[in-house]
Amino acid sequence: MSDELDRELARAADALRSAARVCVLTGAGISAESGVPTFRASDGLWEGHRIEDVASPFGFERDPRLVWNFYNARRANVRTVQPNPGHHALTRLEARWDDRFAVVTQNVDGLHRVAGTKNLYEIHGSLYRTRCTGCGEVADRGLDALPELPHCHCGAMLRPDIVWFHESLPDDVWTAAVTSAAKCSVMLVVGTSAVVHPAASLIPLAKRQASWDHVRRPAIVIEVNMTRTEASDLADIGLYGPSGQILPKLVDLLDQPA
Ligand code: BV8
Ligand code: ZN
Repeated sequence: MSDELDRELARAADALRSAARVCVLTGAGISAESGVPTFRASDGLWEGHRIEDVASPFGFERDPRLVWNFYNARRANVRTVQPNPGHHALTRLEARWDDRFAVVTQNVDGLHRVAGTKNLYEIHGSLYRTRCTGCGEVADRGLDALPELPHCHCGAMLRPDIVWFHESLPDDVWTAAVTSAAKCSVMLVVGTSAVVHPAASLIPLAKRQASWDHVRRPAIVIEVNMTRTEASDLADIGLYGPSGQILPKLVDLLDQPA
């Protein structure tokens, strides 16, 4: 790795060594090395679709078959992938802080859960789950292929249990994510373009309002990404390169004596 990156990695390890609580915000980039396509790599189109058509309640109302085609294809993709060293590095980090550590993910691929992360908030839902448009029942269906237009035992159509654009995030999960961001002393921001809200608002929240040991002290923000993003100006430390290589290196540094 470059000297500059090595220097920044040493600074990041120092910041983590003295961290009382750690919050990690992840986006599609942490799953890229597992083979899960990111959102904005495809110039605003998502697997050839307009986001409005496949990830909004209006799109689902207009053409549920198209939306289920899209989600069944993503479920089939995720069925073939595994967590990468970046996901596993976060479980090693969690072991150091235990319940003073949380991962807030925008991803719906479930890879943090498969990697073993315990304190996990999936703020945009999960590809594994469906929700009934009639009785509201939420069910974990694994990643097995679902029918083109799956229906509930009550007769109503199922939808993915995923937060689409124009939809609000689940209260309980979002409240837990906000609490984690507001209390952390270090926030790792990994693999997100920091464009989607309210997820991206967790970064300024950690930066400005974090309270630690009852002293209101801003969190140290460490960005891990391939490029600078909308959040880079808020980052105290920038680690630019593949998260699957950077995160394990960071954890190895923590394991070495300071
Ligand atoms: C809400 C589920 C209101 C779907 C997702 C105008 C009209 C309507 C709404 C809005 C509007 N303007 C703003 C909004 C709000 C809107 C929004 O933020 N829009 C954006 C686009 C401007 N937000 C919403 O609609 C939210 N709801 O506001 O509700 C409301 C309020 C009250 C009451 C009722 C309603 C809901 C947002 C949730 C949308 N659902 N996902 C699905 O996944 O199937 S968001 C979707 O984008 C994914 O979850 C994804 O995670 C997320 C963010 O994208 P990223 O994860 O950042 O991925 P991206 O590709 O962008 O970036 C990848 C990054 O990784 C890059 O930086 C890249 O450099 C980096 N990278 C790549 N490889 C690597 C890497 N880094 C490291 N290593 C690598 N190897
Ligand atoms: Zn039902």
